[in-house]
Amino acid sequence: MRIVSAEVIVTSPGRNFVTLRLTTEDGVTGLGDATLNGRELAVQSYLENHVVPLLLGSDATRIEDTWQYLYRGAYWRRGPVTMAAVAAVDTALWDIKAKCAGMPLYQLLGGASRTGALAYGHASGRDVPELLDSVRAHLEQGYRAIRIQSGIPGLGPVYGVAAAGTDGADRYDYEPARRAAAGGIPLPVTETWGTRAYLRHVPAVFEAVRAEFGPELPLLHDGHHRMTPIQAARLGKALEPYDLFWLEDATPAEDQAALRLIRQHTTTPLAIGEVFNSVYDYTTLLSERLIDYVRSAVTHTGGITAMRKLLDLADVFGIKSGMHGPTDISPVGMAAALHLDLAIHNFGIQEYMQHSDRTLEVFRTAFTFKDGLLHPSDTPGLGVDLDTEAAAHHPYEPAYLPVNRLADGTMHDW
Ligand code: KDG
Ligand code: MG
Repeated sequence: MRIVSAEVIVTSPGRNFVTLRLTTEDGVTGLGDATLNGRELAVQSYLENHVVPLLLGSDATRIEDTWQYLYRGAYWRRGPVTMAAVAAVDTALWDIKAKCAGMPLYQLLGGASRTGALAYGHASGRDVPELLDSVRAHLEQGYRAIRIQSGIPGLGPVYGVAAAGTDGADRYDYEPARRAAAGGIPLPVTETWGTRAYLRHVPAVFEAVRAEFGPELPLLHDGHHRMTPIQAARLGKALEPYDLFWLEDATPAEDQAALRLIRQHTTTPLAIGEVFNSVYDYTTLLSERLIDYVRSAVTHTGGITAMRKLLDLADVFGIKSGMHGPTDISPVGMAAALHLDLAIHNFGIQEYMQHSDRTLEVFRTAFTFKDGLLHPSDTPGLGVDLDTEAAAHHPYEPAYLPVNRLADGTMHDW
């Protein structure tokens, strides 16, 4: 079954998405997500110029071999652009294989290990009362696990906190990444960051949320890679009374050894890896059991083939999945995650921010969210269709996440 066409579709229904669509000689199509926020056109170019020519005429049934060909066959391995491109090819091939089998993809991955995947949503508030309202709204939407982020006294707007409410047109005002004003130069917005103010405030936020909602509700928090190891150790320790599900991305992610220091000081569970793109980013973290959850996404870590191997390795060390699921992972990437979530044994939790209605008019999804659980549906393949006519109405618009500087102007970490 030869691949006869490979199209890269860039569309921006609310935010930018890069999708690969493969078609076989029998007319079966498969979709793969290659979205890399703020660097979308780099992946488009990598696919169009360096991957598509290698795929045309090749056998769509040879998923493992195609993965190895694109990974081992390239002199330059790994990196987010390469691995997002490889992921898109791999996901599209799995979509095709499952469609040909007439089965939802999770059946090819071993079948369901659970009835649905526990999802967590993003509650946030500029202050604590607004955050409590947002947690309440998420509970009403059916979430059974919630990430909490709050504004910090003394600082301006901070990343992860919605500007107004939780249910705007795109649901989260800090997502999508901010676009340039009409005709303006698309530069990232600069926010001011202060870690000491943050460290003082976060325990009080958890105190207030636990006082209002009790001890049962799984609560998560994202540090967005902004602490030093000793600061993260201190925060983990301070949050122990509030029994977090996890503390995420405490320190800059390229330094695996930093997690050793945090681990020595706290029993707060740790999650990291949303910006990783290969199993090699995890070798110390897994073998020394320095984390509890793997945050990688199918979209950014080489696809279903690579994620399955990574999660199987994590399972050997008792470490679970907690796949990245923001709105800049397209519905195609989200569906791929859900099939894995359902099939693997060591599932932990799935992030689910919910795409905007505009996004869902372009990507028609079959997956469901009910009583806090996601299910990929029993539609053959991934269960996502791309409406290319609708996609064409939303051309690419440059957009970036904000950057951080300290009060004295020093650049700070993402
Ligand atoms: O577009 C940015 C998102 O990918 C970012 O908010 C991710 O930290 C993130 C999360 O936990 O989803
Ligand atoms: Mg995060």
